[in-house]
Amino acid sequence: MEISKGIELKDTALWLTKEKILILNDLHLGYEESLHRRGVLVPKFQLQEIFARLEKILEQVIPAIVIINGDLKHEFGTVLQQEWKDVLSFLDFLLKRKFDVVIIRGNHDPTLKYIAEKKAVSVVPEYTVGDSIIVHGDALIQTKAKRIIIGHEHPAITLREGSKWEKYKCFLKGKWKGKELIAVPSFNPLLEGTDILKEELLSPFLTDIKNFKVYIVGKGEVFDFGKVKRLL
Ligand SMILES: [Mn+2]
Repeated sequence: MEISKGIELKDTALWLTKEKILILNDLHLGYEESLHRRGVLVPKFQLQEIFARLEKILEQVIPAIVIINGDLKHEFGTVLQQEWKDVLSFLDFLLKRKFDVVIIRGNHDPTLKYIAEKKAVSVVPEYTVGDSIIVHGDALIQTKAKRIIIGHEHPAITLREGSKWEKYKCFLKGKWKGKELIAVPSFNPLLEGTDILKEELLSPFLTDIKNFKVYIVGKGEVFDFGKVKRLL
């Protein structure tokens, strides 16, 4: 689905058609190990599922550049063993397909540069392409760009299906200081995200989202749900 000129949703990734850039957000690799350490046992399927979803996207589009827009790994400060392994296999997955890979720094990434250096992948604070600037979104920025693309928030929405409630990831599109703002959900299947209707939002870009549009990612499909205020 196209949500802005030349900008399409592919599963929970964003696709810039002209520039052939695929944007992935908040993979939080190593999240499983961090849960295990806290005594929460989840099966280890995170990375395989991420690869499977990526492969499906890559059947439809061939990126020139893959941008990882922050929080590639989960743990603050330290590099857990699984994170190290997962980050390297994830980067290998992209690099062996000959995509250029750019990592934008997130708030969970202070030690990422040691891992990225191993694969000669650069870690940058933001990335500008055409009218858009891509930045993690944990802090406000000054920019002349007409469009800001962020992650960090992991936006999601809880919907009722018959007798049960289910959380779906969603994209948000609205205005911030006269610019178009697009928030991209987490690409990690284990991280459902923040319910934008019920929970407090994290990103300073998302202080007033009543007029933002919501695009829900269902199983293999994206649905335009109209404005946030209509859903409240
Ligand atoms: Mn973040």
